[in-house]
Amino acid sequence: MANKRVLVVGGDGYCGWATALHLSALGYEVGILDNLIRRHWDATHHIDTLTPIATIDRRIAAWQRLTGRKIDLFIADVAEYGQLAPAIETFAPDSIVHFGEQRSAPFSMVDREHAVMTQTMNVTGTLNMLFAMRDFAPQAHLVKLGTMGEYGTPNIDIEEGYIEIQHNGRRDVLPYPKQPGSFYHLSKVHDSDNISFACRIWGLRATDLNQGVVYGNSNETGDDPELVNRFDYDGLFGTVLNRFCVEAVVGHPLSVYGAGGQTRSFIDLRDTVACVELSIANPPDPGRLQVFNQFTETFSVLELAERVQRVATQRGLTATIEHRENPRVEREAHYYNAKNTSLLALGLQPHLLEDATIAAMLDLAELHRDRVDLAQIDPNVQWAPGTSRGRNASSAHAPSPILPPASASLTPLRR
Ligand code: NAD
Ligand code: USQ
Repeated sequence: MANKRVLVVGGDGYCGWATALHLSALGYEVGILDNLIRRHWDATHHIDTLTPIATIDRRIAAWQRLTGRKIDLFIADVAEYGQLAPAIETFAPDSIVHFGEQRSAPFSMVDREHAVMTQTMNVTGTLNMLFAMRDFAPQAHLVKLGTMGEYGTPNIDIEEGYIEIQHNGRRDVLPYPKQPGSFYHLSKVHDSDNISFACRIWGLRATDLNQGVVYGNSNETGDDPELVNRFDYDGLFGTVLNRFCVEAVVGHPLSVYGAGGQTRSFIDLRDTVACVELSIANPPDPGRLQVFNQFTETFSVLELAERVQRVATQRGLTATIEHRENPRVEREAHYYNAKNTSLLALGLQPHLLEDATIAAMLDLAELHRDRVDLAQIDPNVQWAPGTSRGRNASSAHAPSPILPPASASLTPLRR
């Protein structure tokens, strides 16, 4: 097998854990590098995954017990070069899959400290990775997780990373313009620019995977209670489909922000791991950054709520939809047509969102219903608190969600 040693950075997280197991099951020699900060953020912000997840040591031990396959573990912070560089040198990866960033848009919008920390940690981490590759693994292929949210919602079709432009009679293929919607999404734009520059000047090779919102479970994480993956539903880290499923199960109205016409790209976690596998198998030439849009379908938020409502109702649940005041600043009705042909051309066989997938997510929520903390559900981060925009929005609707006190800093958001 080519490119057989793979370091999964952020391998204790939702996408990273599933990817590490998937690649290990395929026969790759897998290492996980993670500083476990996501578990720390959960604890300090009084939130928890719906599913009980084992410690990283127990997870890896369970995988070895069940499959006989070993996974190396590096507890290290990508944003600390002194921790990252020795791990890269020791593990000597052929490919590095980089998931290890602060990934929540609301978290990055809490206050100045959260915004600065998100951008500092994410941008520094990727920059450190590029220097570590230059110095210790120049032939390795960086597979970096970006996000579809880098593009925003332009009134033209979204291409895969680059767009051909004609201007004053001349023509060039240039990076697609970016209009991200949070300081988190912006951190990914900065990463993309840094990776592109490092490829150009040092001849590194990289793939930027602009991924949509991920949902569901992968095949390998369902085999044993100690392999169970996280499932975030809270107002800070929870993603929209997870949140609707948990809300339906506990009888909370499905929380559509604003009109619900916001359209986003989505992908099943089984396809996420397949896309990473395809990317590893198809590295670009040295000196090049290739960009793939990693999603399989697009839905408006209201469409998703209606899908969940229909499946929940068939199961006897009473699921109502509530249009809440939107805590974000985003377009609620817009054109959206994004391309995703590259990964399909490489052989991706998509798992489209079926009622059975939503039913499986509702099953999971029902199984862990006793772990649902209702206090975690409401969003408590406003994109524009204290501005005329924020005041106008709250006066026109119901009272706005509680904002964290200015002193909240990076520790508790609530209570
Ligand atoms: P997650 O929070 O579940 O996992 C991220 C992991 O990275 C955690 O285990 C965390 O401890 C680790 N980490 C964070 N900062 C680190 C650092 N400085 N050093 C070492 N480890 C660090 O997130 P996820 O949902 O698995 O997302 C993984 C990646 O995929 C992120 O980069 C995210 O932006 C991207 N992505 C996620 C989604 C989604 O819907 N989940 C969609 C598009 C893109
Ligand atoms: N939304 C609701 N109700 C909710 C929660 C969200 O209407 O209860 C709306 C949001 O306003 C937004 C959309 O649903 O318009 C998506 O929100 P989300 O929280 O599911 O996703 P987002 O903040 O965009 O972030 C998630 C991941 C992030 C990843 C991104 C992919 O947390 O790591 O980068 O999805 S993308 O959206 O393509 O940029």
